[in-house]
Amino acid sequence: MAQVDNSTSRIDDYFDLDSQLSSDEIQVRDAVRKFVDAKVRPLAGQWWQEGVFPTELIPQLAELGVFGPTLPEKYGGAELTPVAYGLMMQELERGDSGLRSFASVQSGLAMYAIYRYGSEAQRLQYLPQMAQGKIIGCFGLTEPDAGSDPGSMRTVATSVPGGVRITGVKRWITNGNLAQIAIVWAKDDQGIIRGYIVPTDAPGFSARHIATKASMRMSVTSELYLDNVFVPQENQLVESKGLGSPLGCLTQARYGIAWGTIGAALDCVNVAASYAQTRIAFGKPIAATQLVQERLVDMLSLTVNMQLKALQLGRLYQSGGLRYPQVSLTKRDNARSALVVARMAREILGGNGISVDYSPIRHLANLETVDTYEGTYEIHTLIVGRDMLGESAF
Ligand code: TGC
Ligand code: FAD
Repeated sequence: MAQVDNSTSRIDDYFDLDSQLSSDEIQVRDAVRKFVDAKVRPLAGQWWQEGVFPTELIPQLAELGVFGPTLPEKYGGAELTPVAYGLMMQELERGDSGLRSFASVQSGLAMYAIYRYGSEAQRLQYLPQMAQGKIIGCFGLTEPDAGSDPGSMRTVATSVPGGVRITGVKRWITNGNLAQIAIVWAKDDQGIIRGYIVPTDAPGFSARHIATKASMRMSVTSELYLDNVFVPQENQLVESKGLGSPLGCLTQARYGIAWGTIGAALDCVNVAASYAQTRIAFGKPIAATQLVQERLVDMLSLTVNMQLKALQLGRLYQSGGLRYPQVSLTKRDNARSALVVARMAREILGGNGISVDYSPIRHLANLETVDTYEGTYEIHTLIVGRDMLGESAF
């Protein structure tokens, strides 16, 4: 019988899932973890409080290969497995959900949109530079009056000689004020949703930073205004047609969230466990009380469930057998479980739990966004319900 081991690694891998990973997957995970430990964790609370994204990290993130790592090498990728990509997202979110969001949008939404729905010329023009972090992208689907139901969007792309003119407003757009290009989804003359690569310095395009967030404060979130913006024909994503195209991109980003949330949960369990082992109340560590142990074991159990589901999701993805409702179920459950874990961690820290000197309150506030964006808990419930029962209840 092995000895009881309460070290960080025991918490991180309670079910020995490392035995299911390849050495390459472990290597990329550990490289990102080392970077986040050294460069992000010490300053994350400060950046969050100040509401700034550390743009100086972008070249280092590119060097680590977190932008488009699963793409073919000719587009700047490393042809990593979906599980390796997921582990990268996990480690970024261990630092802060805003950091993972930055990478998710760049890879899963902006780069994937060009990779999947763009022409070969567009792929070669944009993807290698995006992998190097030299071009940052954002993804404009949501509008002030169309979030859960993006099919009701009002943004239009009207045909003109040589291209289209786009008019509309996109809201809650991650990286909006950082991006050089925006992937904008708009309805064409026939009312069909199509994607366009819009340079953010195009005349008529402007972005306004949303500064009132009490969540995701380390992430840049913007409102985009498009006032009759001319977009040439060569910037249309030629393979995009209908709502299924942006939704196909969302599947990629939701997959990353399913993994990223594990990082936030692991950080919370580790911080709460070590706090409980050193915080003395009634003459003994609070970790020696039954109620605190129960809470910590509940947190560990939820986290292990998240890990098991994400790993199987990754293997399904790799085998080509992944269906998008499976991604919905995992995004839904992992985001909600991470929220529960963060809340319990914050409670175990008592008064210190409400200070950003400790990470749980920051994760808790961030996870309120993670639970909402990329499809709310309710929307994913209805996606899975429809898949399970064959009845649409939207
Ligand atoms: P519906 O009939 O369901 O779908 C239309 C067509 O799309 C196909 N489809 C999908 N394809 C791939 N992946 C998916 N996840 C897909 N979901 C649907 C579907 O098969 C159909 O194809 P076809 O060929 O039959 O036409 O359309 P609906 O209008 O009923 O959709 C409803 C619903 C709820 C599924 C959808 O609109 C939805 O997912 N709503 C949530 C919106 C959302 O998640 N927005 C996210 C915006 S981006 C964001 O939040 C970025 S945060 C980034 C960060 O910082 O990390
Ligand atoms: P609504 O659609 O108005 O929903 C409000 C409530 O009603 C929710 O609880 C919802 O679950 C519920 N509801 C709606 N319909 C139903 C139904 N049929 N049955 C039951 N309940 C229902 N979008 C982008 O395009 N790009 C981005 O980069 C991006 N980044 C984001 C970053 C942040 C920080 C945030 C907060 C959001 C971001 N979003 C982005 C937008 C995000 O995807 C939307 O906020 C989300 O999809 C929900 O849309 P909504 O806010 O309009 O809520």
